[in-house]
Amino acid sequence: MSATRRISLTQYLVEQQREHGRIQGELRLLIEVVARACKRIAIAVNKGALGDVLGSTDQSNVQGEIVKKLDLIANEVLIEANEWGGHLAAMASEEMDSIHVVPNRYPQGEYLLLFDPLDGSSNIDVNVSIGTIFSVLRKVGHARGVAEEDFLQPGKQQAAAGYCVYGPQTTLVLTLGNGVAMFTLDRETGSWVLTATDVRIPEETKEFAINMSNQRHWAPPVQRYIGECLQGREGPRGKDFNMRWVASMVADVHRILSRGGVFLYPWDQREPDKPGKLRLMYEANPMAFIVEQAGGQATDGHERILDIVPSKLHQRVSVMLGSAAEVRRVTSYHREPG
Ligand code: AHM
Ligand code: MG
Repeated sequence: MSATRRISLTQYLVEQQREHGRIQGELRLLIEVVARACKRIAIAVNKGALGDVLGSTDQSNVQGEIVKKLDLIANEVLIEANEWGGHLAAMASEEMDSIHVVPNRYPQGEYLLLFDPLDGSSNIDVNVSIGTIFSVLRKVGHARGVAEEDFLQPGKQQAAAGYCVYGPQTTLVLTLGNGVAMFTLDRETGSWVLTATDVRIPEETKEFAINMSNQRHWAPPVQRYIGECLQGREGPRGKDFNMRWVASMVADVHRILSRGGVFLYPWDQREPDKPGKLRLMYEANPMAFIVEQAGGQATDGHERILDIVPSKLHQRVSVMLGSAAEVRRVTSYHREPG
């Protein structure tokens, strides 16, 4: 992309609205506000120990995980930024037990926003890439008011989704349902600059991402899939595979969008009633939407993530996403008898 013609996020969104009639004004405002909040989170992340933002709070969240200071800061930044604009009816977050309805003193909009304010919490204190993941739904049902059940829509109904990765560069990745675009934060001007459009995940790959320390707990189809990758050139796949595991989903997905690969966080037998570690509404759905819009696939081993009808806000799910051929393969292993 030419250095002289820099397209900002605002211009990109205005053009989407004007030329393609793709988004409404409220959605445009919503995305701009989320992007602005991500800029504030990036500044806090960047300060690290200097801003006293490292370490844990004395709270745990609804999933029983210790809340880090930055989880809380990021959550507050997103809530504060989004509650007064008139574009939202309510928000839901990985870090809040129940939904946050826009207070009465502000107008209520037609959209619902869901987020994982700081994904990859275990990497905060060790200075490894982390991120913010968000998903946007239209409010359906209630003409007046909003309730938790309004959020329980399958991921295929998302109006937009995105994530921001706080890494060596701060990058915002966005889909409005017509492909995937990336914006890099220019810290000198403070603006998001369009740096990639029509992002495509390569069909084939030689790279997988999974937490190998859980290997002995996986179900047989996952054992088989990873086992075959590990056999390399001498095995049934006939090629050597490489492994990466950042332990921040944003960073692992970002790598897959950039150079292909497959990411798995599968069910395992330690807690058989828990479908997986990752959260459907805050992590799996937005990432699945982005990955599909980039030509990849995302399943829970059995069905397309975006088709799952949620039964509760903090629902967990098994996740397999990335290069289409690999996701098709590992999903087919789940479907084979025995
Ligand atoms: P978080 O939202 O509490 O940070 O947890 C989600 C993270 C993902 O980003 C990452 O893929 C996974 O959990 C890492 O899990 P593990 O600690 O098993 O490596
Ligand atoms: Mg997360």
